[in-house]
Amino acid sequence: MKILVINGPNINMLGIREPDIYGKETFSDLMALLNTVGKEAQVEIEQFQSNHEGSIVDKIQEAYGTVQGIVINPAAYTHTSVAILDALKAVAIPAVEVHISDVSSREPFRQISYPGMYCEKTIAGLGLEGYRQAILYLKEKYAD
Ligand code: CA2
Repeated sequence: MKILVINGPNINMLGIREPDIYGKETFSDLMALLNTVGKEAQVEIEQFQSNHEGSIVDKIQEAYGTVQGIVINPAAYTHTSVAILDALKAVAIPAVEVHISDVSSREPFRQISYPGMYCEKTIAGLGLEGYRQAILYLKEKYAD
């Protein structure tokens, strides 16, 4: 099984500031975690991070027919991007939304998630552990 993990804008800056909200772990810690979980769960993980909405849409479209699950943290595009929502709907690949912070207890503008309207599950507030749970969820539900 192949799972595509997509991270949106500024996730590559993790650990640099706002550790009270996003924790002290860095983007490279996240890459290491994905590598470990992939090996443990015996799933192929492809990771993609972009600060550009259109690049994320392109990547979702390219996943069509080649990827069996998507884990996505759209970051700030969570709260604005109908384009990412439409791309997820277009490819119809099972998807789980992850947020490092507990968005439900933050500012009002973070209370809406457009990509989350497609995702079958949202995991928020667990830090990087959320990515592990999302991968294991997709593996248990969709691996042959
Ligand atoms: O909690 C999450 O995972 C978020 O998707 C993170 C986004 C935020 O816009 C969403 O509302 C919730 C922010 C990504 C990282 O932003 C940084 C801010 C300061 C320092 C480093 C990264």
